[in-house]
Amino acid sequence: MSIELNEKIPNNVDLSTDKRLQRALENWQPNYIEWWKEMGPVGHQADDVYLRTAISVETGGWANFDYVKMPDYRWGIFLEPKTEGKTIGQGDHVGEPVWDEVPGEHRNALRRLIVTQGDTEPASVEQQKLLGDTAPSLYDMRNLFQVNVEEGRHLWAMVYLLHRYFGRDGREEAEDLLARRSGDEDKPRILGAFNEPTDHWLSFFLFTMFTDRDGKYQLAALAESGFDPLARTCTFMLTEEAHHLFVGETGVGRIVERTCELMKKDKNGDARAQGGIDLPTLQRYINQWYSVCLDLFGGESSSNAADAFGAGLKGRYKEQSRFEEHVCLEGGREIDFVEGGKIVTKEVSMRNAMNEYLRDDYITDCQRAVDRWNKTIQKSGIRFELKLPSSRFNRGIGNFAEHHFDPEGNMLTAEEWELKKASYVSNADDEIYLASIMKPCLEPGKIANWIAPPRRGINGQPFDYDYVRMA
Ligand code: BYC
Ligand code: FE
Ligand code: FE
Repeated sequence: MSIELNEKIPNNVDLSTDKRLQRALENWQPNYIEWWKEMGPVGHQADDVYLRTAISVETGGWANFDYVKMPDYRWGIFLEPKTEGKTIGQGDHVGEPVWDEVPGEHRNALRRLIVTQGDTEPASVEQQKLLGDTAPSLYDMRNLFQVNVEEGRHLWAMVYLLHRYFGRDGREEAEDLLARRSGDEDKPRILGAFNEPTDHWLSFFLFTMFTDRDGKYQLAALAESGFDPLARTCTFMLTEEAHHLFVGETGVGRIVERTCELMKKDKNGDARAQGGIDLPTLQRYINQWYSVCLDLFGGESSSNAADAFGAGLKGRYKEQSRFEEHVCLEGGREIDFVEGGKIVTKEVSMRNAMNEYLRDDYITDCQRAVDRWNKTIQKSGIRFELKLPSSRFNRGIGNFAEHHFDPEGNMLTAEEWELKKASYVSNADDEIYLASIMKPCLEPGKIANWIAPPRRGINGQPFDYDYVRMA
């Protein structure tokens, strides 16, 4: 696999040998840059940002760190090298050679998966476009921009597949990916969470914690795909994704750490009185972001999910390394349904429960992070425990949508929900308060009052490095 770094579009897919494809992507490129300038980080396009850029897929040497103006970022197309003799890992075609071209009978389903995945990437950039101006430190501002440019590269990864494998409809889908807008009433992004406002840094950290983590699990499921180009591109995307998750998990962890310090400083133990984010507020935002992200896994019982697994297009999390049996036509999983105002449990076939299996793994991972935050609280001697709400809570997709539950999972009437909602999820008062403390702190080495500094900087640089040189 040769690496073409000096081409208009850096790539390791031998783009220069397919002139038609190269031309099509080079025609899309200016539209992408136009989109980036319009919908990317507002007010910071001319800054020099200390960014990492993917330059190969070699472990250890895949990234280069340097100052870059974001519109000049070298967005490239990088797929993991092909493994000879690879076979389809799950479903009805298990053991057959993987597909290097799109199998006709799965074309629509595949295109839909790729478009849905691709749509989330620019959506997140749009959601975060105003955050630069209220960054709590240059370190955090740089991390925001790093996440943004890499989500841009993830869009490139999906657009490459659309152009290369889906002909004219692929090119049309690629245009549409630049035309939808997060939160827009007429042309919204496809999935719920990607239309949610993310206008302050508490939401940014919870987004990178919970929403990017859905990305990790969905990408991992697609990395098991029998459509090999999709599997290979998702495998490499996961390498970049790790940093996004780090930003989210440590960002919330640093808020928890600072909140505990401020609580101890205050005579009433009130973090808000000290300009911090009190733990009950943090809990409400956890409730909100986590529940909207559970929706991203789809319904508990889903024929779409069964079809994708059966066709071999999507696997379970680490399908090859964690499981012995990959056909999944026997057995099932107990799933809760709401019937006549009561919870009833029914067995759903394994394939139909595939969304739920993936969600289970996601929940376990989220709980691990919450346990870590709780250790910080415990160590500071404060008695408070952050909790993930029940997976029934505040759902918009699946068996619990259209019903109401409290964070413990007890059913509520619509009236009870309306009365209590403001104590469960973020409310107008929280938003006003958070907006009031989100003041930029943009001197090297300085940090906003509501968050603790990180333990270390980026790429071996100190925290007080000038990660962003403002234009
Ligand atoms: N919002 O059969 P069902 C990331 C729709 S994040 C709105 O239960 P299925 C990233 C569904 O489309 C990872 N609609 O669901 C993170 C279907 O519609 P139709 C993104 C929703 O199909 C941070 C209907 O409801 N990647 O990378 O099994 C920053 C019935 O659904 C939602 C992927 O998602 C929702 N939340 O599963 C940047 C992977 N959920 O057919 C990036 C690709 C469901 O009735 N996508 N619906 O019109 C998929 O694998 C699947 O489409 C889903 C849904 C898992 C999303
Ligand atoms: Fe992404
Ligand atoms: Fe991400």
